[in-house]
Amino acid sequence: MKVKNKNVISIILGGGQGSRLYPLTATRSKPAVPIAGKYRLVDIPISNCMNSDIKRMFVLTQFNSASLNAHIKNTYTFNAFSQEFVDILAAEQTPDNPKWFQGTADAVRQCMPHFLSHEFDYALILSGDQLYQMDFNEMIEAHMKSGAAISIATLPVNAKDAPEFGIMKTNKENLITAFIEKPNKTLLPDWKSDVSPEMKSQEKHYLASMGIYIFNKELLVELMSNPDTKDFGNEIIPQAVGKNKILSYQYEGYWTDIGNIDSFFEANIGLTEDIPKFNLFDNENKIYTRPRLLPPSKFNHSLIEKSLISEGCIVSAKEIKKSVIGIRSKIGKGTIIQNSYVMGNDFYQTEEEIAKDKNKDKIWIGIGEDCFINNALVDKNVRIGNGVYINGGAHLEDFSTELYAIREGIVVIKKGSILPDNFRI
Ligand code: ADQ
Ligand code: ADP
Repeated sequence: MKVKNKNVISIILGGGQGSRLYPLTATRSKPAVPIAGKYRLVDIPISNCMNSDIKRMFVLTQFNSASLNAHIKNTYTFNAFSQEFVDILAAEQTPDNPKWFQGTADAVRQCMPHFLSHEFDYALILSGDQLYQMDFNEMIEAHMKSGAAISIATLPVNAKDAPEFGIMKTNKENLITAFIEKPNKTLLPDWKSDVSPEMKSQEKHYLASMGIYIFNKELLVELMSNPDTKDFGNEIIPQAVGKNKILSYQYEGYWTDIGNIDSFFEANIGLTEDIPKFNLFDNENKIYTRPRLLPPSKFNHSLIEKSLISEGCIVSAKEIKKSVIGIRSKIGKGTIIQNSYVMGNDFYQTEEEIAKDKNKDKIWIGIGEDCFINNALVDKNVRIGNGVYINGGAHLEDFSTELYAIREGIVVIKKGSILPDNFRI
């Protein structure tokens, strides 16, 4: 059985209100959050689809932003005569309006008319906030071969992580016999599965849902006709178990959730490891993003260790260690940056603008001289003066001001903030 692009549409759940990624989502929709210095969150599921030759994609998002539109429009342009597209479907109402997406299934339900105007047999439903590389065709082929009505991608997790996921039990044919969404720790003993010896040795006894689903079209249409079910994990999947054939498709590669500040930060800094678990340097599985035609990065006199530096940067820093530096970053001399993700800037200031700023005692866009930045996430277009000291870590409590927020010890400098000379956090 061969999968044809024509059989499959993909539906990317781009995000609810994005409150777990606040303040990165204060002014932009979650799929537009910049990741790894030059990409955006939505590039990950879209690239997985492109690499699996699934080229009809819908991105469902709670609100639309200029940056998301510009990014999709300028990146994913297909041949006008092909049937390939990436469409953004945004909830058009306000938070108080009941039409605002009430959950993942509700988001899919509200967009059903858009999906049904296309020909498809299977809908591949994906989360927008996960970092992984997966060939969906293998999953679709397994789904077709099993004759299941739904397939869920799964991976074994340990007892510490299990309460954050949908956990299931399967029979010998890998069909799901029971499912519980985010079980309380006390219930876990009842939900152990017979996993491979390798997984057992890592104490990963629980089969978790990765939130990646394949639905046969007819069943999806039927399930979406009930307006009372709002969520896949809480309602649709648990209610479908027992009534439908549901396949557990076991995945063993690298996969991580990047839905909150802590995991988002770890996933970015993880890219600086000797051999990162997520491979950006791959001839086959490319991560697509907007081509920006930026100049090469320029270094004046810096020591760079285990860091990713994106295009178009001007770096005079003294030292950059274990950090990800985003596009168009400008970093002054004497500055030390470690264990941090600096997202970069949307544009360059001209020499005249910088001179004008200086006249008005205004700080230029970028990071100034003699700063120290550790355990921080610096959003785009910030103006950091000279001698600024930011030292994130477990000693800091959660806290939020107009300029920055602290989440689990990570200092997040908000987009466009101006930190005056010698500012200390
Ligand atoms: P969660 O990730 O906690 O669990 P949820 O918050 O519903 O589930 O998010 C799933 C995806 O949908 C995320 O990408 C999120 O941003 C997006 N999303 C949420 N609300 C949305 C809305 N209203 N409109 C558009 N997109 C929205 C789920 C499953 C678990 C499974 C984990 C794996 O419920 O069973 O184990 O994913 O991460
Ligand atoms: P993000 O979601 O990353 O915060 P935005 O919604 O702010 O992004 O949009 C970024 C886009 O805005 C970029 O394409 C950039 O070209 C443009 N942009 C923003 N500010 C300026 C500016 N002052 N001058 C020129 N271009 C700008």
